[in-house]
Amino acid sequence: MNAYVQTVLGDLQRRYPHEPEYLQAAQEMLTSLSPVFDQHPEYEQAGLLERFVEPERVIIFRVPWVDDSGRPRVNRAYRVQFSSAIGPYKGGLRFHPSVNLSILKFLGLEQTLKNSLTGLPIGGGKGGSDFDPKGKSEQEVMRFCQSLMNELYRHIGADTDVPAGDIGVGAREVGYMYGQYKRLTGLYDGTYTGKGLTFGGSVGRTQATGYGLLYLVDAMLKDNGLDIAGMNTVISGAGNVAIYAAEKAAQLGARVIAMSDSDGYITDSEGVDLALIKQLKLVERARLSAYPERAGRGRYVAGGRVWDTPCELALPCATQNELHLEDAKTLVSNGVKAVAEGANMPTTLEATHYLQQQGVLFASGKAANAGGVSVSALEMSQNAMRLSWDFEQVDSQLQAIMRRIYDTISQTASQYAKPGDYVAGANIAGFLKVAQAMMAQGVV
Ligand code: NDP
Ligand code: 2IT
Repeated sequence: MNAYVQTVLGDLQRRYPHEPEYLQAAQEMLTSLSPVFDQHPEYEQAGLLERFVEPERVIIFRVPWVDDSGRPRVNRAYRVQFSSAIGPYKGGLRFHPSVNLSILKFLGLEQTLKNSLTGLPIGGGKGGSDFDPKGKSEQEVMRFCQSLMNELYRHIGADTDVPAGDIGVGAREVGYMYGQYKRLTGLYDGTYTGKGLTFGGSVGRTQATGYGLLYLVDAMLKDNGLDIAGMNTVISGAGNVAIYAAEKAAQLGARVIAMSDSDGYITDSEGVDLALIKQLKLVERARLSAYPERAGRGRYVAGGRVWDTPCELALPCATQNELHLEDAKTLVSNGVKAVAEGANMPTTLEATHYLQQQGVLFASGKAANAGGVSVSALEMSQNAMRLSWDFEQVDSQLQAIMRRIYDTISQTASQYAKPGDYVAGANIAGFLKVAQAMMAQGVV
């Protein structure tokens, strides 16, 4: 490894031993970047990497709210404004009990490189709260969102920082937050993306991450002489990303034979009934365990590993570190051809290395799941122009963006690392653009 890169990584490891997810994301990125720093000694002289790995700003605040029984509750919320080198901070908010600074810094770092890869002018940010929307009433979710916004509004704006959804934050939560933002500021601008279609949202944003994932997978498979049609496909998660990944996979001729939620997974050798999964997860907010009885077919496995299901294509679309070395070994022994990350950092470092060593095509999340934030950027454009595009206009741009991202990471891998190393290709291509902007802007 390049000595400068090693020094910066060592410093991070000493400074943040209590932030394992952040260190993992930094290590994955930094180990790829050696060839860049070998070729650009001026980056070291400019202290570029030390600056890049520290978020520009982190905001932490309490969120007091009152539950339905009248009891005051307190959650912690954060906004990590990671990098504004190439555009306003942009990235989602996550509501999940596991949310902490380490997770949001890892997500902010990933987002910065991902947003750079989209080719659109958006910087990187991420935020969220340890609030758990599960089991809360509509009123409780609304009160929480309004209270969070009572602090967050002063830190965000259409040209400064534009939040969106992530785990536990969908159209409902974005609507409540945007409503309160509007009330506090008096502005009707593009400060949130993922908004409802009646108040400035973009058509196609709901589907964008999942659809975009499959556009990239399709390009990667074709470039390697493979065809998605007929591939048995396993998808983890049953949320926004997983559901629309499953929908596009089926449209492209793949057979989605397993999906999961945080309690267990379902298998269905005929191909999952996606209308039923949407009904269960998006409408009823129910559990996948209800699937076999409601579908009259398939099987539910409580707990367990969805990766035990033999498949050619595996798409982790739930959360970080959900695909471990043992899972990777199972997938390889069952003949998996490609793994692409719909979630952020779902695959551990060991599992990623193993899959790559075994010749499995592997697309990392920064490239593969960039479709969501890309259409968010298109939503920002539409809001700025006071226009609404139709689905075809958005989807054709999404397809072009994902195709371009694949070409970029593939070419960058060949130029700086080795052909087919899409992990290095994504890290290097994403980083170079941010680095060039930082160099041009001086020490800020
Ligand atoms: P959702 O909240 O809509 O869905 C998350 C799904 O993953 C749920 O089915 C959930 O199960 C399941 N899950 C299983 N284990 C966990 C766990 N430990 N923590 C959280 N969820 C778990 O989120 P999204 O689909 O929006 O996000 C999924 C992943 O994709 C995340 O990594 C996110 O960062 C990433 N992503 C999202 C984008 C977007 O546009 N939404 C864009 C790019 C990346 P259960 O139903 O039981 O809660
Ligand atoms: O991880 C991600 O890219 C997202 N959660 C979407 C971010 C966005 O601003 O649309």
